[in-house]
Order: sequence, then structure tokens, then C-alpha cells
Amino acid sequence: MLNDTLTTVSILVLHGPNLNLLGLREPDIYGSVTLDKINQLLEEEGKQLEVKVCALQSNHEGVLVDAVHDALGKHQGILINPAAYTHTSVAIRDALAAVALPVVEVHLSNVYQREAFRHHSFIAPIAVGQISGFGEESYRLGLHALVHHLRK
Ligand code: CA2
Repeated sequence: MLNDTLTTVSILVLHGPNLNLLGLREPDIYGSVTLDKINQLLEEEGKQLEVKVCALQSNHEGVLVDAVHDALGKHQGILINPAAYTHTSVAIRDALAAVALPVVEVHLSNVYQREAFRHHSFIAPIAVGQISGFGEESYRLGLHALVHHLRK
């Protein structure tokens, strides 16, 4: 129905560099689930939560910045695993701060149990919150947290 289209909350899911390799390489660290499977899981979870889920993966910082800009007027919140850009990207942080949409940051691994350079996030200070260490479940928990935040 047209009315549904106008009122349905839409969530942009962004996956950063190398996450296209999920399930194909380093399963000991990142698990055996593929990115396609995670996106499918999020779409199904979105149906339960009555939100639309649109996912994009890129290995390029500028593509992710453009996707954040394009989210304005189309999506009401952003679920992001910035991957390595978590620890390096002022550009993605500035884009997220500029559009001022609620952001939840997720990580498959527990970044705080890993190398010290992964302990700092440029995104966390401008995010509603961060979920780290639950494998693909981090994304599901993150989607719930974001939708809860938008509805509260
Ligand atoms: O734990 C996470 O989700 C990370 O965001 C993953 C990033 C890492 O740089 C962050 O510190 C934590 C790395 C993603 C690389 O993904 C791969 C997947 C399969 C094989 C190789 C890399």
C-alpha cells in the first residue's frame, strides 16, 4: 500500500572493506557465515521488526561516504560495520556526523580483545552505541538496538 511505503522505517546497512571475503577466508577470526547470508538474516529480521533493510558493501572509503550522504531522505538510521575504516576514517565519521542520522556500529570480533590499534574507533563517539564480539549476531543485535532507539 502507498501509505505503508510512506511510513515504513528504512535502515541502511553498510559493510566496510574486506567484509566481502566473509566465510571465504580466515573463518577462525570472522566465522564461516558469508556476507550474503548476513544480509539475508538482516532482511528477515527487518520483516519481523517491520523495517526495510538496504545493504551495501564497499572496499572504498569514498563509496561509503557517498552512501552515507545518499541516506538522507531515504533512510532513518544506519547500521555500520566500518571494518578497518573504524580505526582510520575521519571522512566516514564526518559524513555520519553531517547527516546526523542515528548510527549503530557493529563488529563481528571483539575488537577490545585484539591488537591495540583496533581499540580506537573514530565512529563510536558519534554513534548511538557499539556492539562487538558476537559474530553475525552483532548485526542482529545492532539492528534491534537501532530500531529500538528510533521507536523510543
Ligand atoms: O570484527 C569486525 O567486524 C571488524 O570490523 C572486522 C575488520 C577489522 O579491521 C576490524 O578491526 C574489526 C576486518 C574485516 C575483514 O574481513 C575479512 C573477512 C574474511 C577474511 C578476511 C577479512
